[in-house]
This record gives sequence, C-alpha cells and structure tokens, in this order.
Amino acid sequence: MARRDVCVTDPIWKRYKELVRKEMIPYQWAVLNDSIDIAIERERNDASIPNEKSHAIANFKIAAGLEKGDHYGWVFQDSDVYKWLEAVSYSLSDTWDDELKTLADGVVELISKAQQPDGYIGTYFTIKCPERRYMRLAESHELYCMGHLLEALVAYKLATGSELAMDVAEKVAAHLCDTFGPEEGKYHFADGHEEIEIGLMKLYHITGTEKYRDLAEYFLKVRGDSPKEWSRLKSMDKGGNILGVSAEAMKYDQTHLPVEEQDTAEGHAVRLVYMCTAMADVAKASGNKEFEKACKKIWRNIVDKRMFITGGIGSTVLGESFTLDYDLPNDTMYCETCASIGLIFFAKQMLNLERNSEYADVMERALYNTALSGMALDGKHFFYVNPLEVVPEKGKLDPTKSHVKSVRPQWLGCACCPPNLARLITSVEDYIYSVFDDAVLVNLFIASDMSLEDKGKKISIRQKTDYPRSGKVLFEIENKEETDVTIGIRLPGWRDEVKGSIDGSAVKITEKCGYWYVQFPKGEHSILLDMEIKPKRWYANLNVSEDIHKVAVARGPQVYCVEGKDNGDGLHKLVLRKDSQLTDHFEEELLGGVSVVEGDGERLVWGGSDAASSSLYTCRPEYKKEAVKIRFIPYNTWGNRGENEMRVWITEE
Ligand code: FUB
Ligand code: ZN
Repeated sequence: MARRDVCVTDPIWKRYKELVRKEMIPYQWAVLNDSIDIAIERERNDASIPNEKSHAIANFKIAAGLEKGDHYGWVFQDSDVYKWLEAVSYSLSDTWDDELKTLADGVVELISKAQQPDGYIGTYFTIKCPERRYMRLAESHELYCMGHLLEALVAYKLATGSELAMDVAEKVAAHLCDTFGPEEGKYHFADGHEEIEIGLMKLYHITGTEKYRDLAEYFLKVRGDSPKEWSRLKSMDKGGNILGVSAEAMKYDQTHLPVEEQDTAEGHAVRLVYMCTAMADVAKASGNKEFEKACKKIWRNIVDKRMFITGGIGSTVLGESFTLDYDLPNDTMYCETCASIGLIFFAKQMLNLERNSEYADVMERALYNTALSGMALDGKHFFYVNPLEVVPEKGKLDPTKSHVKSVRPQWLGCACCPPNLARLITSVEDYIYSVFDDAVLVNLFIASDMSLEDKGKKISIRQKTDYPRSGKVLFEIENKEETDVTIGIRLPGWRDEVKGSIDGSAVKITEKCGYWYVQFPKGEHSILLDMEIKPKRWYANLNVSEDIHKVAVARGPQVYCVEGKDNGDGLHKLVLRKDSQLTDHFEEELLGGVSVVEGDGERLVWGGSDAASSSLYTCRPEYKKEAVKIRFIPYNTWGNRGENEMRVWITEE
C-alpha cells in the first residue's frame, strides 16, 4: 500500500514524523557529511569498530572520481546514505519540501556517478580494490548495500517520479541478473547479509519484472543449499579480512541449512528477519509454499520462545544473535533496534500470507517498544541495543556488558539503526492496513485518512483515536462501490473487555483469527471499537529463568519500565505487591505526554546490625520492607532524563 493512500493525522505519530523531518534527517545528513562535531561511540568495546567519522558521502565522491582520498568506515557504510534517502523519500510524500528534494536529487546524481559502467555499485570495492569484487561475499555486504539502494530508489521514484532513480535501479538489477543465478558461468551464491532480496522484491512490485522476483527467490534458495560453495566463498579471497568483519559460523548468516528446512530462528537477528521478510514476500508473489511453511515455523519459534516482551530479538552480543529457546537475559541481551524493525517488516509480509492478528500484535509490540526506544525524544540520540535492565556502571565496567548503554549516544560507529528508524517512522502508514481484493484489514490504530481511489477501489476510511492513551477508535467509512466492502478490525491479543457499535448501534463483536469482520453496503458508515486500556501484569513462561517471580507491566501495546529517576536506584530491591491495584493517569508535561502507571510496593532495606549489613553473605537476612509507590513509564521513553537505572521485569510478592 503506498503512502499516498494513507495520511497520518495522529498527533503522536505526526510528532514523530515531524521529529524525523525537522531533526533526524538534517542531523543525519550533517553526520553523513562529517559537518557536525559529535561524539561517535563504538556500540561495544571492540577496537575494530570504526568510530572516527561517517565519511559516507565522501566515499561516494571519491568513488565517483569527484574527490581524491580513501574509503573510510564500514564496508557497508553506503547503506547509511541509502536509508537516509529512503527516509527522505517517505518524508517528501508526507510533506513536500523543495530544498530537501534538491538535496536528495543531488544524492541520487552522486550515486549514479559512483555507479560503474556495468551497473555495479559499492564505494568500498570501487575505491579500495575493484579486483576483489564479489570475492568475499559472505562478509563484504556488497549485495546488502545494493538491496538498500534499490529500496531507496524505489521509494524515491514513488515520491518524486525521478527517472534517474529508476535508471540507476534498473542498471543495478540488470547487472545482478547478469552476474548471479543458476545458469552456467554465473556466481552461485548470495550475500552474507540478506537484504538484496527485499530490494529486488520492491523493484519487482513497481515494475512487474519477473526476473527480479526470480533472482530474489534464487538468492534465498542458494543460501544454505550448498554449504561447500559457501565455505569456498568464505576462503576464496586471499586478500585478508575486511575491517571489522570476519567470517563466522554458518548459522550466523543462515547458511547452515537450505532456507526451506530452517525451522528455528538462528544466527544474526537482523539477517534472519530480513531473510524471512523476503521469503514471505516471494512466497506470496510466486506461490512458493516451502518458503511459506518455513516462514511460519521460524515465526512460531521467535514468538513462542525467542522474543523479549518488548518485541526485541537477539539474545547475545556475540554475533548479535539468537541463542536458544527461552534464553532471554534482560541485562546482556542484544535487542538491536534494526532487528525489531526487521521483525516489523517480517510481520507485515506474514499478514499478506495469512490473515491472523498475531502478526499485527507482534508488529505493534516491536513498533511501540523496542523500535521507538531506539531514538531519544530529541531525535538526535540513538540506541543500537535496547536492554530490559540497566545498571549504568555495569555497562561501563563489566566487559561482557559494554554494549548495554544507559544513555543514547549521539551517533554510533556502526550507524545502521538510526537511519533504519528514520525510514520506519516516515513510512508508518504502510503498516496500518493490509488491503486484499475481498477485504481491508486494520492492523494498527493510528488516526489517519485512507483512500483506495488510486487502487481503483472507491473506499475510504477515516480513523479517529488518541490510542494508546485510550482504546476508543472510531472508523468513518465511505463505500462508493456498488458492492459490499468488508473491513476486518484487529482485536489485539492484549485486550480485555471490548465493545463495538456499527452506525451508532451496539453490536456483539465476532472474531475470526483475531479480526472483527464487518460488511458494508454502499454509503457512509461508522464503526466504534471501544477497548478498555488499563495497566496489566504480564508473566513470562516458566522456562524463562531470568523472569521467574518477576512481573512486567504493560498498558495496551506499551510495555512499561521503572527508572531510577522516579524510584531511586537499586531497582532490584523493589517489590511490587501482588495485591496492589495498578492505576494510571496521563501526564501532559512528562516525556512528551505519557500515561504513567503506579502501584503499591516495597523497597527492601537492611534492618539488622551494622556489621551484618556490610557482610556479603549472611545466614540471618534481616530485611525490612519500606512501603513505596512504584512508578512506571512507557519503556520507549526511558533514558530521556539523564543516566539512571532501568528495569522492565521487577520482583513481585
Ligand atoms: O551488518 C550490517 C548491519 O550492521 C547489521 O544489520 C547490524 O546488525 C550491524 O551489524
Ligand atoms: Zn542496527
């Protein structure tokens, strides 16, 4: 669904979009051009992570022959520029801006100049070692970058009509079709980091060129099809490793098994969800049932056993990876912002394959919690890793927690997350609806105006709501078709009591796979969905050892947390009383306006003799309990009031 079909009117989301337009996009542009003096932090203690400057635009100028110099940054530094361009494209579709368009036109032109005559594009290899092109594909991210480029160019074409964008994209795609594929004489492998498949599918969707879809399918099929080929690929280039990137075990990049046989989420989390996003898209487009089955199995494994309550994924910093079922450590996890963004992409594609509200539930969970937590309220500070439990000193002094930051850095040595978030927020309207020939599904509750006139359907839906502050959503529907239309409204998995009315009359809500389907004849109609949103306690599966005897608080789609700022540090000493009533109220001035949750609890303090209080262990735990009011804020807003402790799961007694 194109952005022009949906216009967001929601004050919260408009604020985020404006933040991206007015703060993030110019800020990121300055970073990409090295024209801003900021501290670039390594995302963890790893000296091989480049952290001096971005140099991303300079890399393009050098590759295009417009400037002299060497490449600097990650081998995938180009993708920061592409994601920026993609966010700009969506932003232009929302709010036209001549100056920004001129700037972006210049970037597309620069990209076209850096493109090689045969269609190849990649500043690292063009500048440093053109002879090593595709020689170390498992680590080189060449196709990963081109995938992001295709996504950006498709978005730019849709937003501005740019012919140059399309020329560059088609040249890239033609080059890839000539170079990779099952035929004799072509390369029979894919990139170590999935993404090209998503880019090719986007190009396929707007051009209808089947060979792009087929190549996307090929890149997926070849992955893990031939472990020997991959081993050869990983060692065929004797030129040495690429800065900061080294060959990893097969599971890391999902090459351990043919993709159709993969049924658990393994390896690097972003790679895995990008792979699944493309697989689901290809499955829908080409009818590949094996892909569909694998996607469903991997989805089940993530959602049932490997996802944090915040919609974060990736349990360890080592390889930024999944580990094993129920291994969900709150203070060492990875939960990269990009991984949750990828999970949102995956969920959206799954909704096209199967009308089941669970996909939208997970999409919403990842969006409202981990994804939004990736950015500070000023739009200029970003988390790469989104912990569920933080004690600032541990991140600084415990080498195994160096990735767990308590304050969002101004920029990161590996800057994949900030521009990824910019493109997600500027395109949030794409996730609100799923449109099918026989029904329109409402997945997210975001005030907006939607019209399908451009799609040849005379249907419009206006959503009016202040969700998630309240759970009341009014849909004003206009059906100008001669036939009935069917709207399916998501009934969130977290809901309690829900009331509904149609055209002003209360009705009984019926449910099919998590959606309430209503059929309308020609004319104007309204549906009111009235969900009670109140703070609720959530508990983890008993196999999650980290969360035993603990509780998390959520309010509608938002997971909550406690912060030292409100509750004093030493959050591990807090106990939420089982019998206490959780209350909520809205605070306009706090963190941009949030609903705060409160509950009665206790803080454990030592009540014994001084000598015993200073000993590390005791047989006589003389704890006292001091009554306290525990105050919770939405998880996505934590870390905006200076450095302090934070926790999602707290002890309950
Ligand atoms: O490898 C490219 C990107 O950098 C990945 O998606 C992120 O996880 C980070 O490693
Ligand atoms: Zn990232």
